[in-house]
Amino acid sequence: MSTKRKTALIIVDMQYDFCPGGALAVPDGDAVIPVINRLMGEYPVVVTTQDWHPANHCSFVAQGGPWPPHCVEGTHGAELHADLNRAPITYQLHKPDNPNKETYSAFEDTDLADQLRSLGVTDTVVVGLATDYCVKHTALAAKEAGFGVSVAADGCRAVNVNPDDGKRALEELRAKGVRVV
Ligand code: VGL
Ligand code: ZN
Repeated sequence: MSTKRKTALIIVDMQYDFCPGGALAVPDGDAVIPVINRLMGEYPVVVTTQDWHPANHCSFVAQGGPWPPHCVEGTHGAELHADLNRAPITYQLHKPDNPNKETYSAFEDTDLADQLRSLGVTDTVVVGLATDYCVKHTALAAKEAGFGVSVAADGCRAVNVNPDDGKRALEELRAKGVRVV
């Protein structure tokens, strides 16, 4: 068995709907794009994830959920932001579009862990949107799946429904063994 480490960059939900002007805009969300574009060149495996909801998703207000409609599959808002470099992307994942389930983690009900293992990945660096939801849950799930996990804080931004949610998410990640760098 080789002990060689291999790190994947996981870019979470860099979609128009989470950027300023989008349906669920994360303050300053697009400011991370140049940071992520720089990081992309440093990793042999680069994964992008996309929130990918049917129009009647349970997380939307009309269905009793907390969020305005966002990242509806096939719409402009669900597309990756055009300023994000495409060339280094190894694997582009859409999260499951089950109308009745919220999946903040890119590992839930997907084959991401198997895909990474089959590429020889041992470690992950997680960046993107939003720190307090999909970044947090994806990083915790990567840890749970046995990967080493770092979160690059300057490559993430938070929704901050409550003002300190992003800060508290990073504290929770640290407490659970994720390196925040
Ligand atoms: C997200 C809220 C709802 C995220 C997705 O990508 O962090 N947040 N859906
Ligand atoms: Zn969503």
